[in-house]
Amino acid sequence: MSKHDIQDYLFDLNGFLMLKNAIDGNLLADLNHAFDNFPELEFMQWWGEVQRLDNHKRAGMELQNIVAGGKPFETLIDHPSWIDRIRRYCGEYETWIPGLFIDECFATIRRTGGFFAMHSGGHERAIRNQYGYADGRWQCGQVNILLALTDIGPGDGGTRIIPGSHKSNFAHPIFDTSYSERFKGDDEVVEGSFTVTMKAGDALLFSDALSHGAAARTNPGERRAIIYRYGPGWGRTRYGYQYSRELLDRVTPAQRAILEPIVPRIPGEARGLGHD
Ligand SMILES: O=C(O)CCC(=O)C(=O)O
Repeated sequence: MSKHDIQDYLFDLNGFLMLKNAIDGNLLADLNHAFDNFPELEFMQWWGEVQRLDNHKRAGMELQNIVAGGKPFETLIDHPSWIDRIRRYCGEYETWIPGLFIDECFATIRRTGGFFAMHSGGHERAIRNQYGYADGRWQCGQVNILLALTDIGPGDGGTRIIPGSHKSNFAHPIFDTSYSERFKGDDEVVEGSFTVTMKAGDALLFSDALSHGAAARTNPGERRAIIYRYGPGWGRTRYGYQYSRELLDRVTPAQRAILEPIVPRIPGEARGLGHD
């Protein structure tokens, strides 16, 4: 009998999974409440330990390091709806160095006119976000959770993916045109892709090696989502955010092990001396 379930099979085959109702109504309400109270920030402006750092003007407003944005965001660090799967897919599971870290985490708000040009794919062969499975174990470099806080239907600016592209040997022809050039348009037509529809509270789990982006938001209003990108515990965060001592002390030991999987060894400091 296989030790893999149907979700494992589909993740390997397609490079993504849909986790329906991944969070409950209370957490969904708390997260939306937090979004309601985000201040208006300029690009690069800090709000505590959170920084507005949009990937691209067209993609929408992105608040990076959102794990430091309050309790509901801390709850997502090791949420039971995904954390065991994430550990198995990219946490050096059943090796001598098991553990996870958060490569990047941000809140995103996409309003009318926003879209996200396609990027990534198995052909890139970057180790950081590679898809890997060998000898009965996953060895992915980066696996993402995209959590919908609003319903995402047609015209809402949903995530666009090419199923199976995490294993692609060839670059999709859309990549013949540069990333920044494609952002100049209002949207793009990507043969072989589809746009994911989600209900608020659903989570899309996907290998970052999957070619992905997002369709244009043509409807009024806004799409709200949170993205947590996980990788093996020896990695470093994409943008170099450092967590404050207050945050590290506040979260649970299991959550801290994800935020700080390798405790710094600093001469004269007690931390990092043992195998705790
Ligand atoms: O906003 C989305 O749906 C996709 C985001 C994305 O492509 C990314 O963050 O790499």
